[in-house]
Amino acid sequence: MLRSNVVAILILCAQAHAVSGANLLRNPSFETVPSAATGEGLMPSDWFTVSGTPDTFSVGGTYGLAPSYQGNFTGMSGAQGGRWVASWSGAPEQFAQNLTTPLVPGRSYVLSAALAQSARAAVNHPGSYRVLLVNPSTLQGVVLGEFTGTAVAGVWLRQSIEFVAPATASTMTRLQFRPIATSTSGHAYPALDDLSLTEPGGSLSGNVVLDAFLGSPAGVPITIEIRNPGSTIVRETHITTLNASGGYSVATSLAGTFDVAIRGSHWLRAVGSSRTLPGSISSLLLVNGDVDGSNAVDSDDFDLLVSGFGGQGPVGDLDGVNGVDSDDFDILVARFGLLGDP
Ligand SMILES: [Ca+2]
Ligand SMILES: [Ca+2]
Ligand SMILES: [Ca+2]
Repeated sequence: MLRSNVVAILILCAQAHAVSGANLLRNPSFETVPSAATGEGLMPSDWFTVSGTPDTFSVGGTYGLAPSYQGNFTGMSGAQGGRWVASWSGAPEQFAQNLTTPLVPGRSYVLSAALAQSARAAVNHPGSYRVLLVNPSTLQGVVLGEFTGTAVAGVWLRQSIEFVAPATASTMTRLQFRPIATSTSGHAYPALDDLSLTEPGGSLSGNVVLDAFLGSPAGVPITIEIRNPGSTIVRETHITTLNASGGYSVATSLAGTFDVAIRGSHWLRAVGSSRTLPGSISSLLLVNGDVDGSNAVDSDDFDLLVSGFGGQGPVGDLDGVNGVDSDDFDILVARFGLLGDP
């Protein structure tokens, strides 16, 4: 993993892995075109030129260039459909799309694509695209990552970039593609097709141990906060219920290292530090006795329990059985003065 102070980037050179969630790009495979115009420097619908003259190729030459133009992609079809784009690293010829909705700062995304190398001798060299997120007003941007790139002429290679949207993502709505040569052998003209920009759509699962609870955990509500590591800054909040074995599972769009904070109605908060998401995390113990949910076991809890004493709860029924009785009182006394994690 490469890390910068702006974004954490993971470049995956494997086959594009399955991701869930809607594609956040419009016309992601370049199949929709605005006209029947032909020639150089044309872009598909929803895409525009930033610099130079990036090109669209169409099987049959129905828009932009035919695959055989200057021997670039003779005989090829798209990785998906019959159209793709290609741009020269020498200029560089850059193109972009303005996102319909800004990316959410701190959220993880996966950008996948297929790339292919041109067979034209002058540009039959390994190449790739550097992907930037750019503020359209200031033209300031950050690099989200680079695809691994092309290796051999005429073959589509699927690859993906995983990135965390930077803090400035709300104003950086332009997703920009800059062609680059990835070897010293010469300029490249990589073909690009079948883009997909999605949130990973993973889950957080695990279980909690409910201290001094004799009832069934099934249906007990818990609140899960996913926080920046070492801080109380909450990235996601999930309210869910436990299953009969104290387990839970919630969907998360986050990927990386986070703290997971869990609390229940009359249990103190417990924080699991530096857990890897998405995934299953180790068990957390939730300490009983916090009748009023203040995250401290103190005299206020004592007063509430006393006022409910002899009743059938639920307020003060700490062990989940037999209403509010001396067993609940004993649980509270044994934990008096304890504080939950912040
Ligand atoms: Ca296509
Ligand atoms: Ca309390
Ligand atoms: Ca009880």
